[in-house]
Amino acid sequence: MSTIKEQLIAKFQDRSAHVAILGLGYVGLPLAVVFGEAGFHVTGIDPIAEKVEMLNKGESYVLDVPSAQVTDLVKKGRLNATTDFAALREADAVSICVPTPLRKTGDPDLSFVVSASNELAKHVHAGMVIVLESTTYPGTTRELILPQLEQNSGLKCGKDFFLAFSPERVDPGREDWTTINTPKVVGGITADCLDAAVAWYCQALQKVVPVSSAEVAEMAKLLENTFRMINIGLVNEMAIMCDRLGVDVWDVIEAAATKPFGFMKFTPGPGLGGHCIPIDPLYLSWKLRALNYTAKFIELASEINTNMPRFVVGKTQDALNDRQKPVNGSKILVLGAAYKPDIDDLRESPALDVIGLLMRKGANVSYHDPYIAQISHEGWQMQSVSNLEAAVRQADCVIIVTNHKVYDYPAILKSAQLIIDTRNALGEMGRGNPKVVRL
Ligand code: SAJ
Repeated sequence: MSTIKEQLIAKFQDRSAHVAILGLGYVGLPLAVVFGEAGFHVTGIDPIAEKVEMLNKGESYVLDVPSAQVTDLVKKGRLNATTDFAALREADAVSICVPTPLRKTGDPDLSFVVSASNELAKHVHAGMVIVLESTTYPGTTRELILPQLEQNSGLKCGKDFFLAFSPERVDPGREDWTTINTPKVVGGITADCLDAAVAWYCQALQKVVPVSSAEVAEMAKLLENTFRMINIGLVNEMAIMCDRLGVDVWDVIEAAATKPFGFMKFTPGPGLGGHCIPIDPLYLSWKLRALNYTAKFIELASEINTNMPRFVVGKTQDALNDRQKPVNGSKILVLGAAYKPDIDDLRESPALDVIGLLMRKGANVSYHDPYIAQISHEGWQMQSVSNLEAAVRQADCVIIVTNHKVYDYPAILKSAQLIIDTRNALGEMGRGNPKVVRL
């Protein structure tokens, strides 16, 4: 007689398993489509009715998912969406892809995970596998999700249902590494949990990497993004030190990057934006503080990265001062507001801090971003300037904060009176140019 786990795995192999994806954002929707295209019947569950309506009409609202893919799956009856969590009752496999932001206090906000887990606990049944994908502190799956599911159902994890963690590695807009071909780490609460989760994921994903526990999988994700945040902090501090030394940090980095081994190039900038890198490491440091340990590298890197907007405004103030212009009353144009080039995402963007600091110093600040028509942040609103050439020409200072590819940098250099280039966007054009200040 086959066990519950064997019966479940058989359902994955013959595609009779019903898949549910909880949370249909930039992680959940691509995952839903990948499982649908692998032959599963997928129900997407999201509390936002507009998303559900769009998906059921075959429309996508996520950059990486063409509407044609959604339309095709909806027409085939392989994808539907609902706001009703009771749909979980029919699911054999559930992936939780909900946000894990920070609160205003800087502490983790697990409210989305708790809410999803509460709903799931009402509908968990024997023969179900649940995988948490949301980035979180090590121990969340075992300490927070597991008790809720067992207590509410009376079922036993690892016997009746199976629970695992698998970190999302979605990089929106990326075409080389996508949901289907990016290696996927999976760690289970028990060995049978791991088997069930791996048996599910490997039906649709090209490379599934089993690891020894859910905590290893949770911590691997945090290492990945903490590694990045700390190295960006290091290179930002290199920029500050080179500034004090009067050495060009961009030349230093290019020189170091010629080392074919044992070095990885990062570049300085006006700060650390995005919804992953500035945030994920703080989930780790928060957890360790509860264990009476201070994650020194994370806290120091966070301090340095958070200070970069102030460093940029200081460079701007000095450059204007050299031209007998106070920041107060000067026309300053911020070029590029998104948190990184060629995208429309403003989350945690250092441009927001640079603009706020300049306004507080009395500057007459405007911005341009081809992907972001307007900004509303901490009580101020601003529209992207419509006539870029005129704005550049009329500005006392232009600060290149985000180096979108679409900008005509030679034309900007020609029209501008003064440029603070925080991204080395001007490259050789900016070197030694009296109207260009590089980080
Ligand atoms: N940044 C620098 N210097 C660098 C690299 C980045 O200042 O050398 C800044 C960016 O301008 C941005 C912030 O750091 O403000 C984050 O940039 P990012 O390149 O890390 O972009 P993200 O936030 O989209 O990071 C995502 C991550 N992907 C996932 O978490 C699944 C990250 O692990 C990827 O390495 C990164 O995309 C990527 O490589 O594009």
